[in-house]
Amino acid sequence: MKECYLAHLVPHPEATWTVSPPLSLDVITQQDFVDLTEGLEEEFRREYVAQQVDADHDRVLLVGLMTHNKSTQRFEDGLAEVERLIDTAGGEVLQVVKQKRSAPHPQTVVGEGKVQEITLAAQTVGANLIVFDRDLSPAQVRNLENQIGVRVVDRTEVILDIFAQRAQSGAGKLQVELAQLEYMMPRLTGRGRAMSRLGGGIGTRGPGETKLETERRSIQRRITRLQQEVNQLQAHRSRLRQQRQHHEVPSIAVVGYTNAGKSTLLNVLTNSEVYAADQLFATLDPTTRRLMLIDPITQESTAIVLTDTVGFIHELPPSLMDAFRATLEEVTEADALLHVVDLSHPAWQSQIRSVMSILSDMPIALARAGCLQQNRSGRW
Ligand SMILES: Nc1nc2c(ncn2[C@@H]2O[C@H](COP(=O)(O)OP(=O)(O)OP(=O)(O)O)[C@@H](O)[C@H]2O)c(=O)[nH]1
Ligand SMILES: [Mg+2]
Repeated sequence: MKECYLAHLVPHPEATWTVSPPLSLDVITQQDFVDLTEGLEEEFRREYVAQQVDADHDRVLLVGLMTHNKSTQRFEDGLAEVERLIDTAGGEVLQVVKQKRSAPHPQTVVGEGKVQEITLAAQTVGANLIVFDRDLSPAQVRNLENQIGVRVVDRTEVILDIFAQRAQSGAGKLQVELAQLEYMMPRLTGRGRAMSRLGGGIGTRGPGETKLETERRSIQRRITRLQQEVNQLQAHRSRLRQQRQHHEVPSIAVVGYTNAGKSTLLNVLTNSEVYAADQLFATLDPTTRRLMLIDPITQESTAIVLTDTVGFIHELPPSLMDAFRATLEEVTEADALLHVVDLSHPAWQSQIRSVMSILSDMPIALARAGCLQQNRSGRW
């Protein structure tokens, strides 16, 4: 052997590792490796702490898994959407790691070599959070966290985090807390320590970590209480709707993918100032506004009410669907639905499919969706 090379990771985002110039065996044998390793580890630690101090946002490594049943386009669109979700939640995606597999690995989602690659990449870029572009089982999260040493969250957790940040009204907060607790309940074991160790950030806002560490049973009691409160909310909204029906005012619910332009449309039509912004899930609470329609021929005016509500997303997390049932009932109970589509979005067709699929999961909505088409060809 004539020459050797010394290679190691470096704690700088610009370069991942360095490889030394060719060294002779003599030089290599004189190298104090313990000293070198300790020096590097110290540097990594310093860099990591510095990043933690100046960053009030999560430094995210995003992992995308492309399986057989997904086209490249669907996969890339989905990944771009998760990136947007992370951004909305206040995180910064530093690097994206992708893998193609026929099916997710049962224990770790991605293969063994990929887990190592993720671990290395996370250390190199100083990521404090790994986000997967899909949902993970509690065991998968545990295995991945143990192997990578960094907190791991799935897509649902990012969405729940956005909801937690957006919730303004009492009803919104109530429903978000219920969704979060229902999601976290099966994930409580073994997760509490990782949570308290790593502090705030995506997936930890909302009910708060002390609550997460309390006994399962007390959380179950809280879930039961919240369920009752959501039931009351549902009953309250139902009474309001009945009053409207009593006055025979037809209601139209504005539905569509998140960020499609629902609130903007409501604002324009009814001259209102509902919060509308280029953000995912800008609207959580339903808003109802009256609209007067004038028949162009007879000049007769008809009053209707338009309801703007929470937007949909591909694979809307089931815990959110359940917790937001009082809100979503505004949709299922409306006389007609107005589906807003953002045609400028590259994935608008799949967004339509996602919305229709969510609507078809809502018991009464299927009949109403038919109603929409009727209305399109009719006067509306
Ligand atoms: N160019 C253009 N932008 C629009 C139009 N309608 C809405 N927008 C913009 O699209 C963004 C999203 O609009 P919102 O009305 O908040 O969308 P939303 O469907 O209520 O979204 P969420 O409540 O977040 O689910 C905003 O920045 C709007 O200004 C439109 O017709 N043309
Ligand atoms: Mg809106």
